[in-house]
Amino acid sequence: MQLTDKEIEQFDKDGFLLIKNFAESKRCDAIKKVAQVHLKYQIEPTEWEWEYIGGSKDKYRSIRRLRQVYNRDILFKQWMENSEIRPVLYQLLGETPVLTLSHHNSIMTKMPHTSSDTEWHRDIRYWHFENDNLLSVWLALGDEYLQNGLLEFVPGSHKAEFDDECFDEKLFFRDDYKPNQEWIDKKVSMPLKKGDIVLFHSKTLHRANKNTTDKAKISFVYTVKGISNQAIPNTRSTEYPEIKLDI
Ligand SMILES: O=C(O)CCC(=O)C(=O)O
Repeated sequence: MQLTDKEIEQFDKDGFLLIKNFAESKRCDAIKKVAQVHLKYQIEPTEWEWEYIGGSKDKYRSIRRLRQVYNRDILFKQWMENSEIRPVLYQLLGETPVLTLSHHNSIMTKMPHTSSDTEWHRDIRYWHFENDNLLSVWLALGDEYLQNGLLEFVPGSHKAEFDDECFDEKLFFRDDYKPNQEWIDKKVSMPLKKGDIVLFHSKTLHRANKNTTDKAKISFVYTVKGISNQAIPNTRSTEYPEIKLDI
């Protein structure tokens, strides 16, 4: 698959791009089924809701993320290495894409009633690379909408230079800080159907609600970087291998 010039321009301008109906329904169902087993048996490594928000273990008692999914199951690996998306990633990164297993390499969940809001942030906040030429590929394994924790984005925020005061101590973009409001007011969201993917830049501000419905929302997210963008040695970003995605 190749993006049109208009789609490339849109990603460059907004910092995200929706591609509808990219993954086959059968593939999504198969991935979800394996994910559900790993969630059921709480197979490590995991991130729990209570760990993420520092809240009550009782209230936030669900797994927020299955980490390191690349090596968990062949279906996960195949999705992250699928050849159809590689030319698209090449177009957006401007060079050969490389999976960085140290970062988003996850099944993300929003479980009914036990999940939390994810506040505005840039993914790159805890990543350590020479530059910001990284993007994430988000796959909806079922319907995603605001009530079950759909991603929301601030268009153009990947190009903004924000002062330190715009972020709190955990590097969330503060919604109680007046100068941030004009950015937050620009937020957009696009409801997703099973098989849709969203590509978003490592500096694009995004957030998600907790899931207030009765049904789990399960998604897949992984990150790629441009091949020349080196991770800084001895940081979290070099903890796991990188996988080159030849075109
Ligand atoms: O809560 C979500 O689903 C969004 C996850 C996210 O943006 C992140 O963990 O970086």
